[in-house]
Amino acid sequence: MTTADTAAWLRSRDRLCILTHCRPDGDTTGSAAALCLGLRKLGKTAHILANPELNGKLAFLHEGLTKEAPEEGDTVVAVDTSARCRLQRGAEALPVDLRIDHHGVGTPFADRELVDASAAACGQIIYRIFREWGLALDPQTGLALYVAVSTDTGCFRFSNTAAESFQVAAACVAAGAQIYPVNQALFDTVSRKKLQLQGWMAENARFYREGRLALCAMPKEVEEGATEDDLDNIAGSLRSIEGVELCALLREAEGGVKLSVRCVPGYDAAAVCARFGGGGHKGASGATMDMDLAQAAQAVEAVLLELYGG
Ligand SMILES: [Mn+2]
Repeated sequence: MTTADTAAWLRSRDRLCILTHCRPDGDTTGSAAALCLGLRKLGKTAHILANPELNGKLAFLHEGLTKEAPEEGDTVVAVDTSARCRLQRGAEALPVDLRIDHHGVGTPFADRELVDASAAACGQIIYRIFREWGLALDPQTGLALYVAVSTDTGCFRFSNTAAESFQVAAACVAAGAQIYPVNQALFDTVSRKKLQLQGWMAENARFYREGRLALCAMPKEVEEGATEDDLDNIAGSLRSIEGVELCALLREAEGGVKLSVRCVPGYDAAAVCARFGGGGHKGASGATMDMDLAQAAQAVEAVLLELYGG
């Protein structure tokens, strides 16, 4: 479907229920909130299906917008969800009428699909729908869309950041969105535990090729006391060390060792992970390795030096 088709079709519906994805991030959370608020402005009965995994820092975006279960006759819309198995927990089997998404590697699962892989965030697509509706942003919808776009672009730093990302953000600020508190909370705050993990990685990582490549094997006990939030994109912290162009982080997980590879353009993280039966994107990939931590570190080191040892 085109954006115009989707906007018109949504206008023709009366009762809508919006789904987010599992382990919800700022994009799915903010996109759902903005879409729900927009539909309500059009006079619709719209809710977001409550997602118990919602990040505490983002939960305020869904206040007053959720319901606990879909109702008979609801039009069900999934946002920012690449595949049925990625739907929020408990909703994996629901029939979905419309999917709005921006993942390039998605698997269609809805009756209608509006997918644009060139959009840095699903929030950018939601903004286009607002434009089609002729609906102006207000401080609340603006903040929701700002959270969506800023999180998926790493606060406008990732390579996916486009002119449209800034255009949407500018419209959000112009509408009165108070972005400073969310910027502080999302991009300028680190928990003590995460900082400890980062320090441990900086001390214990091995570096190769004058520090361009980094490899870190993190034993389970180092992670003790860490929350999901603390561990979220912890591999990215290793990549952020000055000079590091590609990093591989190994963590002890159920069923083996979890490999996460992050890199700058010019490298291929997916190619590294493919050696161990994993995959993902060029810039960020993962695999699960069926060996102990020391063996896994040795195996990954060998592949890094083979592919990128210079
Ligand atoms: Mn997204």
